[in-house]
Amino acid sequence: MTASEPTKSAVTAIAHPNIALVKYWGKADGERNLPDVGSISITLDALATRTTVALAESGDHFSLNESPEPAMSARLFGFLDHFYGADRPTLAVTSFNDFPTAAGLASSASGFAALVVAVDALLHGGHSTPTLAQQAGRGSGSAARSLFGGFVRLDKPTGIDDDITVTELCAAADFPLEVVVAITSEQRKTVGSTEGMRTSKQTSPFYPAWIETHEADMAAAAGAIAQRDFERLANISEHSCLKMHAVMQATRPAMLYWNSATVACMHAVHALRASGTGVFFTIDAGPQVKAVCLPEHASAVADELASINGVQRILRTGLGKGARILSQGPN
Ligand code: 2P0
Repeated sequence: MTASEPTKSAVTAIAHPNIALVKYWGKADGERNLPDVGSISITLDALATRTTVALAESGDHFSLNESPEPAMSARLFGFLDHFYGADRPTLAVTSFNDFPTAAGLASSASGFAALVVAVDALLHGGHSTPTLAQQAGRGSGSAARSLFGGFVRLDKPTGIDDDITVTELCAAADFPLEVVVAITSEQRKTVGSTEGMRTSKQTSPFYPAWIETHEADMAAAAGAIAQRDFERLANISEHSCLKMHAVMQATRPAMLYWNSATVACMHAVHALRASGTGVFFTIDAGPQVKAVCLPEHASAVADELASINGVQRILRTGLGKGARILSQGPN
């Protein structure tokens, strides 16, 4: 079937953001959006993007949370032109995020993951999940990981003509964890990841060390997950996070995503761990702190982080499933 022979007139898909434990920062190929490093993530279940794609008669249209978002619209339809050709049917894409957009909560990951699943079902159907993950990765590197649930490994391309490989390491139920997200700012970030990765590669003196040491971090984290070893996973995840932020902070111009509440949360997590609580932190390109916890300790962690000055609210989530169809049929 070709893009001009759609099978359904509307499809709704859901995808969840993911957070990386071994971080992705840096591109080998900006044009194809291929990463310089692999990554290992967990998919969350309580936060979601829900996207409906419908055939449209009056040109392409995109809205996010009922607002038009022209910059995102151009990126999204350019992405669809690349995969389906400029002669694809015109589409109405209606997306809702139930969490803050572009604030270090991986909204582009769940956004592109939901989009590829919905559009694939509407226009073609039948691509495998690993193939849809590669497709989503062209839209946003981290989106490739949201096609799968639980613990997800993304390997960088091995050869010049190769693509990423994305696999599920372990289902959510096989190593249950909870994540407490401390929201310290609801504002959109000032430097986007794509631009930040480009300048880090060009100017950060730590970038070569980041690349050199990354495979060892991947292996250590994969080993910890295979053995369900929370303590080892805590140590390697915080190491990868802090190393990435060191690369960012040594970039010119510097990227300092943390605010004072971010730093206070990091210290609180360390104090909790020192007193025997199963928790570690990770932080992405934004000021939110994600505290990854053993489920039995999540309530204590949430209470502690909620009490910190500057923490505006707390989100709690378990680990969830990969992107999937919610409904399909005539409009
Ligand atoms: C990650 N981040 O591994 C890292 C950690 C942010 C910090 O993947 O340029 O929005 O669209 O491929 O996927 C965010 O980067 O970047 C990201 P692009 P993306 O989760």
